[in-house]
Amino acid sequence: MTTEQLDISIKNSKNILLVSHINPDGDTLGSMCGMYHLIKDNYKKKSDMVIVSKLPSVYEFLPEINNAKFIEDMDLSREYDLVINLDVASIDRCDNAKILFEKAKTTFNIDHHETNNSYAEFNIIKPFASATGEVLYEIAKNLEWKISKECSICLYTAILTDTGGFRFSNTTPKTMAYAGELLSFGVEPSEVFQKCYESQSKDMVLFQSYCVNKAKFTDEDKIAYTVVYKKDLEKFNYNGDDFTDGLTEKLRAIKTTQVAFVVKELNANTSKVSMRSRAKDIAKICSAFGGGGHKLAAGAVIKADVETSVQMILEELKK
Ligand SMILES: [Mn+2]
Repeated sequence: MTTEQLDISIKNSKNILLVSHINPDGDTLGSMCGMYHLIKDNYKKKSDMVIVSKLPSVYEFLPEINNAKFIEDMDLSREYDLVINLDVASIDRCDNAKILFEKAKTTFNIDHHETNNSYAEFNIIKPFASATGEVLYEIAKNLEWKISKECSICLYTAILTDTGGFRFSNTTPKTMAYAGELLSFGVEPSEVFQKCYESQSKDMVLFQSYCVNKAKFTDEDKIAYTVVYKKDLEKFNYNGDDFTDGLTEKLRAIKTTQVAFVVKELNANTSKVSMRSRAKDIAKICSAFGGGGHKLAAGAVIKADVETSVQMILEELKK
């Protein structure tokens, strides 16, 4: 079985690299650090970890994340014995770490995205798992790995954030059971919650209030949207963190909203849309612009300025 193969591969490897995805979230980072602890505590081996874009400052609390390297500081000519991708739905989601992945002697792909096309030599993909952290915890159970307090913090963070704090429809009885078991290894749920959800900067909160304040509503308030210009971000001392994280959900949280979206200016003729829905399949809407995602949470990059993008999206929603 693939799980046993993972045990064998770790035993047989001297150099191990753990890879997270572009624009990292709590699941990919928590799973990567969780795997780092699992390998360190059970095999007495230190792995390398790689981050391929900016690390959101909220996740700086993850134990040992400071040992991770940014892709630009990695030696891309290096040949690893084993590379493990965590929460990386497709191989182009890990930027230049792809080069290290392709050179490795053995590759693993641990994930929960339905769209993952099993691009590694060994693939452990569970589309019904809420998070890659849940998949990894199940692997650890099956292999009877020791779980340290540090590891439990990482895996709990992965599950907590990918379920939106156990609120999204991907939360299953298994998700809750596993999260409960993780508490017995020492993770303090209130501490992790505060780190993930109550650690926003003052600038970010004021910026989001500003964006909500100028939101527009159409179709009897069923559609709610707002736009984000680069100059707005600068006004609020933008520091490179994802200032729009959670903004679309704020608009969907209004009782009358059926579809909410945020259009962000990337440059003069490129915009990025993030869309959330209560029932309507918006993965379809976003795929009309070359994007995609889940039924109720999707996005796309549109080759047009912000105003034109808004009009195009409203037209598409009318269809
Ligand atoms: Mn995930």
